[in-house]
Amino acid sequence: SVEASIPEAQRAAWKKFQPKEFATPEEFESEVVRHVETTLARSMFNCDETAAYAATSLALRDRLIMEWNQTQQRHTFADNKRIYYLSLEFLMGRALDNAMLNVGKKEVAKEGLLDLGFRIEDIISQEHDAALGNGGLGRLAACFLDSMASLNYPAWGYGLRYRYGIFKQEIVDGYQVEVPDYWLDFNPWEFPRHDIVVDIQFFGHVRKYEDDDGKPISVWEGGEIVKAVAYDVPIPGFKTATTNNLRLWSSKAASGEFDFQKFNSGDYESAVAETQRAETISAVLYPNDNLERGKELRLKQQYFWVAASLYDIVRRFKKSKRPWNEFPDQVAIQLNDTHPTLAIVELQRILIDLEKLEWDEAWSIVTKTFGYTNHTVLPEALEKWSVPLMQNLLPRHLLIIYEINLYFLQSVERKFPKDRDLLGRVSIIEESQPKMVRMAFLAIVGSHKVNGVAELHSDLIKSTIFKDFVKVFGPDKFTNVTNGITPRRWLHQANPRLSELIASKTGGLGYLKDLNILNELEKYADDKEFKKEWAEIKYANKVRLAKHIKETTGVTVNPAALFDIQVKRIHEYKRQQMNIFGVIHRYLTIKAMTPEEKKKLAPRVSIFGGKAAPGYWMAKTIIHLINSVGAVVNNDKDVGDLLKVIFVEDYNVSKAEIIVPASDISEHISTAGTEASGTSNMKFVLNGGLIIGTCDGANIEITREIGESNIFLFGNLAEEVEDLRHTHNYGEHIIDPALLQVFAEIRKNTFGDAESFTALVSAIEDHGDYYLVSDDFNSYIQTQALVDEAYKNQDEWITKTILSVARMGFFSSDRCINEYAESIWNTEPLNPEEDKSKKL
Ligand code: IMP
Ligand code: B1N
Repeated sequence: SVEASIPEAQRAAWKKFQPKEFATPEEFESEVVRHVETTLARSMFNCDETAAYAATSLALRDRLIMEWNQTQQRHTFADNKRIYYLSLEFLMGRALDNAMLNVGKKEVAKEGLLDLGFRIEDIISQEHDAALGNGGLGRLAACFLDSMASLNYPAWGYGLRYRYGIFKQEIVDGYQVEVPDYWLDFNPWEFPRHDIVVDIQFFGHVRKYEDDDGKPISVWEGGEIVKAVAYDVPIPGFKTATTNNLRLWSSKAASGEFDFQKFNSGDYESAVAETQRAETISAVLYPNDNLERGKELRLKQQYFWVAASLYDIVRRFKKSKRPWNEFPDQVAIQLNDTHPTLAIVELQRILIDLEKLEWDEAWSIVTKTFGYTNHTVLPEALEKWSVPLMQNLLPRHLLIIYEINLYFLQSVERKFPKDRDLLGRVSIIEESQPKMVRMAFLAIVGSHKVNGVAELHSDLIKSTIFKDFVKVFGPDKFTNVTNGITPRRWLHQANPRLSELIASKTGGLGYLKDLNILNELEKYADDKEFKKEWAEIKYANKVRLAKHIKETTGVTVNPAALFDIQVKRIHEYKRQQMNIFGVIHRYLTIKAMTPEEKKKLAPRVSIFGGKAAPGYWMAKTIIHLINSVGAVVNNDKDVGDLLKVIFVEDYNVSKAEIIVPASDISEHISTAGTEASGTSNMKFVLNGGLIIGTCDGANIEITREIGESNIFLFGNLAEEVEDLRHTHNYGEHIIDPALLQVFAEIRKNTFGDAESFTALVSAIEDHGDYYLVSDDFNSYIQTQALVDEAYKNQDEWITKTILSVARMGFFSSDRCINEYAESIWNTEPLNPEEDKSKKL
């Protein structure tokens, strides 16, 4: 069992063995060869790159898991407060390169592999991305894991082990086609824990009675059981002995008497069907970003994962035999958006129904334990679950939610006795038909802190969707933690040459652990030699992307052209449609130019990438338009190198690692007030690219840090949005003439059948232009013209990019995690070096 341990007398025998250090390439090679020949049962006569990748990964993971074990033992022994990060998405990308770099063994591995006949880049590129997320929210969770391990926080991630991650995107005739992403054929980075299994209950009913003392008791009975099996993924910190854990749950049928009976009674088919139904729970990641559709299976996923995780957390707490009131001193649980909000209800249920605590004592423990991070204000993304659905699936939880709501509303009534409307507005239950459970409200009521992910966003949630809760709880419950990114993956790994150059000027790789050290680069902003090297690296990164574009699309792009990149999920609020309308405008402008005028124009490559949710028809139409424009522009002799339009298929983390370092300008052009933060904006600037963007999300703080003269801002502000929408709907809606010209060109069938794009045009002309494309278009194209001008002065451009990188220290996810630790979790790191001396 999980709790079994070796008696003291035999432990000395165990302690003799330390992880392999890989001090030399030979030591590494011997492990690779051993894995090829024993684990994989191959030999030098049939070792292809796949096998070499497998063996390399296995050699590394052996080391990781030893470090993992020591870390867990240290944490168990120290018994400090642990952080639990609950997220339905972890968009990890590839693990091998990251693991080698974090444990400082890439050079050894490179040499070792060369000795064995392989180039390390070829081996790295064999790996399938772990793509258990949709976009920013999932990748943020992955950056946080890296930071928590690198900073030595005792921290666990808890998620679902989807058999299918985000779909693979293929572009067929300009349209997106979704292909399943079955990624588990060979995954050396996970450890199945068949001994860590939790029974999860669904459906059934609640039986109420009074015990001998007259205390009301509720028992959740009947229904069905599904098993949750743990799979552990080691998370190595950068240059530290800490290796934390990401625990992912996989669903499995509970083969018990129940099934047995069916088998015996000859009902073989339905017994098998039941197995399949159980396994369906963790089968597939919902492919929606910023959208919740209220599907029963999604609610099942949420409860399954939350219940298994809490069981594990509570079990670990109980090992220390502390009284329950110490639970919040030992456990901090962070809710990554509302998806894990049922954890609040589940902990309350465990405490009152199973551990027999009084309601008030239990609720005080619960609220001290949880923190809730909000990631969006978009109404279609705010989770609501229908009461009948929850009644059926989780009858006991629904009763507890009603009780939480009752006590909460009573307290509101006591505080604001005259405000009757307030009660309806803050109620966790929406009085609609059917009634709905508002998960964000439940998350606020059940947590001690609520945070947004960038300053503007955190202000907006306080003044809009959660306004009444600021009144009820006071402003201190609400706070901001601006997002960050890990510089290890997003600079050191993705852009090794730039990292090396920075290291050579700042005294080594220390800057990757204290990103403010980048400040030292300011003094090179006008250094001729430095600027030359800086520019060469950018050019080389553009060549690398151009090569990828050639290989995947067949289109030749000129690496000397301005690379203008927008890669992110396709969504109307992110406004890829505005970008492609701008491209069409540019195309028309070029077509009307004289040869002399053409000579003065900076050549551009407009690069797009990103997935549309399979059911999001408008987003799919945007992809179709981009590809249709590309097909025309890229083959127009009048245009030549002046404009190319590229759609990079299947944008994911490992493609981002190629694309991000290659940008001159990247686009972050959401309607003001809609993008909570954005994180790719940070990645692009950190890699020496400039930004064209709106005053939205983290763009605002990026501007504050790097300086207004180093960013191209345009468009209406968040406070103007409401009035503009009102004018569109009830006043006169004037559309910019340049945009009308673009629409006219589309109607001429220049980019194929105009009918295909009617929805995009009429969203603006006829349906109120909710995302304000028409209002921002003129400012957008004028600002793009400023970009053209600025790019011509390469010398100044390079200075701007150096100054920007030098000022990006704030956006390390390390800063972000330290802020969470101090203001929300009340935890401290556990330094492995200090602790090693103590015991073990
Ligand atoms: P858990 O906290 O019980 O889930 O255990 C996680 C890991 O912590 C185990 O796999 C061990 O590596 C380590 N661990 C668990 N119990 C002990 C203990 O009593 N002493 C030292 N390490 C432990
Ligand atoms: O979270 C990121 C932010 O940087 C982005 O601005 C924000 O859009 C993104 C429901 C979401 N918010 N909400 C989601 C994803 C999946 C889903 O089912 C909502 N994603 C974000 C990190 O803070």
